[in-house]
Amino acid sequence: MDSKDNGVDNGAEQSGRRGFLSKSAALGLAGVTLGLVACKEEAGAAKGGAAAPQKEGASKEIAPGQLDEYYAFISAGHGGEARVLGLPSGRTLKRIPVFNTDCMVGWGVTNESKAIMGTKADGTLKYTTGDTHHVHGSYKDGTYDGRWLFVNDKIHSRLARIRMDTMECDKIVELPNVMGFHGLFTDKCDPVDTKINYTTRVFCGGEFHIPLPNDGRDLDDPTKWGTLFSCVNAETMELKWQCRIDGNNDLVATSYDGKLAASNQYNTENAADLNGMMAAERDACVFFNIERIEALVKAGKFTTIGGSKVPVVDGRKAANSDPKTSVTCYVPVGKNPHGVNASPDGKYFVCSGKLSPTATVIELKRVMAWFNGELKEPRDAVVAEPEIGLGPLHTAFDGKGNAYTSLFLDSQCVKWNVDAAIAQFKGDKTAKVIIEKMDVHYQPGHNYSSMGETKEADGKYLNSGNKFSKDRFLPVGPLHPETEQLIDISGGKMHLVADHTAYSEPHDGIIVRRDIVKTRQIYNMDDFPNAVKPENAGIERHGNKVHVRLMSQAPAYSMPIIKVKKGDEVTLTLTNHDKVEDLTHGCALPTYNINFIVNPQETKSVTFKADHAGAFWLYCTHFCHALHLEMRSRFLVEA
Ligand SMILES: [Cu+2]
Repeated sequence: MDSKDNGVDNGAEQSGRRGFLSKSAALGLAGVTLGLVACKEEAGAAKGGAAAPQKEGASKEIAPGQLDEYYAFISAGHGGEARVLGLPSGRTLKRIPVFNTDCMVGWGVTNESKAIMGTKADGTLKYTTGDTHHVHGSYKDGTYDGRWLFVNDKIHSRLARIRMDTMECDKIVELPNVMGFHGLFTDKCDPVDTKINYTTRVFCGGEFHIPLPNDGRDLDDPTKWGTLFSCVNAETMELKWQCRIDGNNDLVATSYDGKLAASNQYNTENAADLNGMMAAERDACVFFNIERIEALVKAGKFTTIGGSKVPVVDGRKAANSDPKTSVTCYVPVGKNPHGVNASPDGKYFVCSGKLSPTATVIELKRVMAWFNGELKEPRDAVVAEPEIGLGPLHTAFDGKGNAYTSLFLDSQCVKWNVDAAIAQFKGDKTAKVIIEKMDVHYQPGHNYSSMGETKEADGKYLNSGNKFSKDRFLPVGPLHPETEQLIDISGGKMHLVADHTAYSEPHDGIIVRRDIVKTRQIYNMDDFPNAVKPENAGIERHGNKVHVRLMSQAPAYSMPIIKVKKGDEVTLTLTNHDKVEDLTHGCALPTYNINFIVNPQETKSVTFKADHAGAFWLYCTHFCHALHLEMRSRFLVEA
């Protein structure tokens, strides 16, 4: 475990105490971090020119008109959306509104999007903010099947599903009795029925502990608060079960055989303040035995919390002392870990220390052995713990046995070999664990590699999501863009392909081979039960409820004049009858706050009160035709 054995001359690494940062060093970390940011800024100014993209290497530039090799699906942080990029170009292909409102497509404006987002009794949106961190795809046979993406909302503890054929959100569910839903991961197989070798569950980690139920009780005693790990049915998007644990859930990973899910824990102390959360020298990665949890649920051995009907199984240590019946296994890992990632060979999970300069490699076979009573202690499931650098966070894989971990404090990406780390842990002093360290700009958070979270990890590209860009781009005021750095990992040495800007603030993402993604360009009109067709188009009135059924076909709407009365409740349904690819129309109604688009053969609707009289031009917002500007109808509200 001597860092000199790594064959890397890294002063910062060797200055740390062997194993873990001392408590006093850890307590001062906030200051240390800020200090490093400041001093890296100076170093970065000098490096800025030197670190220009290199010409050698296997990566190809994407010329105008050429298509990218990969899609990247990334989160947007507190922007609340998901984004689609092409890689290696880094071109933004789409922004998918999820928990945010978006007036380009009318997300949060149309009745259909509001029904997905959730409304209050008065019809207004329940939430208009979101905080997306993780995007993960659905699997079949250990790789992406191109069906769904799932994304979390940390603020309001919601899980959203995005259809990959249309790249639009189709379902959102709020997790009961959870606050700070952070990590998520899809399962890859059923734990019992191996014929179900595709995603049917999504696991969601609850980060913040809260009173259970959170209804005003125990406000002054956080020791009574708890955290839940949730399982959602991927098809119906309904909660299947929850598991109460000690400590918190940070990020989530799943095994390829469907038997295990795990979450790293930076607060095993169950503390409610910063010092308390950093008190223990070791924290944990908590493993969930999915088959056992679901057997307990089936047998009725669960409780419920407050008004929620979701079965809650007890995964706390006190209730799980016998490995042979336990539903959880708490494996000790480096201090205040962030990140748990599954190796593409299906053998290991890696947790990084954050306050420890180490990565902990846990062998899944040994975790199962503990559950079967064949391994003495959960800590015996740890098969390696190499020192890799300061502030290790997330680990990506190349499918060739190498791991790439982001080092937040060192502003580096470290490439290390998993087998060598295991050999070193067993006592092999000649094992060369660290292969290369590369500066990234600056302070990396998540990294992710091409197909790296599948059995088809291809070792071509690594994206380093850097939290600070500083001098890398033209300044745009106080808030800088983030830097997403694309690194070619296909050769022996890593090399920087490009700096891509990112509007604040992406976290995690996945890189998916383009042949996996099959999108549709034109909707089927019959998929929309409220589609407007010539036979039902026009105005229908019931008392003061008016339904305006409108069609669009470039360059006109089906009605040149739409007349309603002040005080009417108007529902406007619009179907786009154009069948030409990419021939989208918009629908904007001035002073009524209506703005949305309809794609070819799509139907959307809005409902609003016509509360002020006058003449309003309902016009097309989305360029559609040489006579696009002429595409407008008179919306008349009689006094
Ligand atoms: Cu138009």
